[in-house]
Amino acid sequence: LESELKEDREGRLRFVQVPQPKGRDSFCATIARGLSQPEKTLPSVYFYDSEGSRLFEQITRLPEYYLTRKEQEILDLYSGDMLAAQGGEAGVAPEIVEFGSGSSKKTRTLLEAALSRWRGVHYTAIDISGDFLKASMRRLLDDYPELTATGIAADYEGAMPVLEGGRRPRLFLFMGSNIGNFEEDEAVGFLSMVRRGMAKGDRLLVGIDLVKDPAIIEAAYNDSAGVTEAFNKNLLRRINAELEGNFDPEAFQHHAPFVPEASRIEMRLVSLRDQVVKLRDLDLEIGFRQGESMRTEISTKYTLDAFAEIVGKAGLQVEQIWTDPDQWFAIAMLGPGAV
Ligand code: AVI
Repeated sequence: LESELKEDREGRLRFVQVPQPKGRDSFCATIARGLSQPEKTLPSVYFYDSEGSRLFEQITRLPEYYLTRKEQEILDLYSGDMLAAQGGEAGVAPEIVEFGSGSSKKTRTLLEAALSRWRGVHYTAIDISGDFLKASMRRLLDDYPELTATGIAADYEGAMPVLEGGRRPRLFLFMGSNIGNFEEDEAVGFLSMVRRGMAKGDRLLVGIDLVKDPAIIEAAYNDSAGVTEAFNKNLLRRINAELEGNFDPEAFQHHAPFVPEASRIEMRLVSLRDQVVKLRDLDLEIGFRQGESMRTEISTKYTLDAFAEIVGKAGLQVEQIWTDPDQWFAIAMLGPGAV
């Protein structure tokens, strides 16, 4: 594999940049496809350029965005239990491997719990946003002199071959309700991919947002400071910058209703007038009618049963669940099913 490997922090940090030769092609193809459908969509994975990652960090601190705080609450209460349940209590420290680590802020709680139990804790973080990942990994290693780490700048699939398994049990993390941004088949696909990469003794922790009063959910995606709106519209700015587009972000309205039939938030951009947008790099002209909406993200809210069903379809099983006292959010520990 032609990965670029760098060492940093006196050898405590390895940084792997997985080349994405098709990155630009698939960006172009996915955007073109999404905008050419009768019901236009833009894929939410493209939110996270450096500005998008910065805006998302801001979202996690909003008073309305309960998800991050609730998940943090669960980690504060149960990190020790989670590590014990993984089976590492008496033996060796598990390697902690996180998909979509972002700023790794919440992971600190789990890492601290691990560092207080074992020497030689290793953390591997996978994130698509390379610069963002590198900066947060450096901060992490400066704060925890005992920690060693690997940063992998890649998409999840691209990272799988880079993960070296087998030497010690691994605790995979997929936190923050990231799984909720997948359609069901994608969620099953992701979980199946992790299952295939799992050795005996490995476990996966998944953070999920639970079904609750829709007003609470909707407030989290329609914050009064307008940060989620800026995050949503940043996708248009990114397309303008990277595909020579002329989207006018002001000509679209942020709309993020909870759709009960699908048990999810659907984040949309609604055209405020009839307009034609040009993407010169794609040689594409797209017409929007006034009131026409384009879907930019789904964010699924699960019941524990609905989640267990998806987990089962991926050949895994839910071994344990931790929730916050209000039961707004949950962290589930998944292990290989009984096959
Ligand atoms: C990253 N993901 C779990 C967030 C969510 O809540 O679905 C992304 C987000 N979209 C709007 N606000 C936050």
